[in-house]
Amino acid sequence: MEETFRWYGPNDPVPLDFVRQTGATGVVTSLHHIPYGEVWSIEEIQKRQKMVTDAGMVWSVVESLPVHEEIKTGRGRCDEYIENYKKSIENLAACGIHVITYNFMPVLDWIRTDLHYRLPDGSEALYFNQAQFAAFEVFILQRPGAEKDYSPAKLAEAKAFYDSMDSVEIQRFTTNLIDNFPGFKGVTLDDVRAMLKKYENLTRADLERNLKHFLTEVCPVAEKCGSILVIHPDDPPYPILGLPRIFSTIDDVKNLLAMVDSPANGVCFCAGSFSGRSDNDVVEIFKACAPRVGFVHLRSTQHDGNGNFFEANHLEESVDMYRLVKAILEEELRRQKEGRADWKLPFRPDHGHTMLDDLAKPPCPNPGYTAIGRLKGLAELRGLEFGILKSMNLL
Ligand code: DNO
Repeated sequence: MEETFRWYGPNDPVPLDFVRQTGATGVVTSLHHIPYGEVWSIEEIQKRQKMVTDAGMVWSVVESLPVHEEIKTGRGRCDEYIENYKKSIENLAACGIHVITYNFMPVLDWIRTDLHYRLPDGSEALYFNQAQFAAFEVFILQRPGAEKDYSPAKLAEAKAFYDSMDSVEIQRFTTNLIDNFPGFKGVTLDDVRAMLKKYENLTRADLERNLKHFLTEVCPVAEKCGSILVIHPDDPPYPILGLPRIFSTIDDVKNLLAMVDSPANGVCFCAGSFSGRSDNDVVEIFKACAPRVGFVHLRSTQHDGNGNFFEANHLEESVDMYRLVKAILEEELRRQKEGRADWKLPFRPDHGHTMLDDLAKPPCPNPGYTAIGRLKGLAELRGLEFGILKSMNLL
């Protein structure tokens, strides 16, 4: 596997020189300063690429080339944005960058209700609590009909949580929930309401049709460029905010692969996101799409049996990391036998706990992406990979 580390660009508090010390050889980054929907020019791509190569690494994966909301809704300037997307794929390929991550989650990308969930050892994890999320959408966002999505017991829990906060805490809670997305900063409640409005009456079948239209258009371009587009799973992996989500389960994975039969129609296998549902067997899902996986995020979650979860240590809890890494290495071997002998699948440690010296720093603007927790995750994952390769007589 190729070790990579996510870097948010020149404003990332973790500098590239530190990224290099983690042992990563590849960098995963994005041009967050370019508004969603616009073309990434060769010049802008090369500027970023030079920063990475000057630091002794390569820009291996784009995460993400954002899909404009109007492509997801199939409304407004959808076709224009798709044309721009094609151009960006070509420009990236001209610079030698061929793995492009995207997601098709309506309105909000990943969601957590607490970015500083304290673990018994004093470190902090990202946490999703259903009652807290209900408090957000029922009492703060006041989404019409939101209360119908919850049981009376959950609503009572949500109300108690809401009542326990003063106005400053409500503000902090809300910002942490909706304003976390690089390239899309300063999101307010009214922005979320306006975005939700754009999805009014959009069904699961509509969203699927829009994804199919997008892929039908862009995959041939990516294929010609020798590139792969990899879709990130929904996080958490079920419908939220009264909106459909279509990449959460093994059936969704099979559905995606059947939608457009192209080697460019790929998957960003985010183990942690899939593990957000207790009925998902993460290793089985990997096996269902292995030949089309172009990028891997390794992470795990710990559930409490009530629909709530926090992000666990990388090798523990819901994801059987040993079986998963073994399956990834077997897939890599299969591909090496078919083609280039040195072919490697890029992976990165996904998120990490805020721990040690990072606890004393100002909160990381990119939740989950402090240096030390991810370094710990990467070190553990590399150790696991090393052990498996040795046991397979491959080292
Ligand atoms: C969060 C990430 C996601 C991911 C996008 C890909 O930490 O996994 O924000 O980058 O969904 O488009």
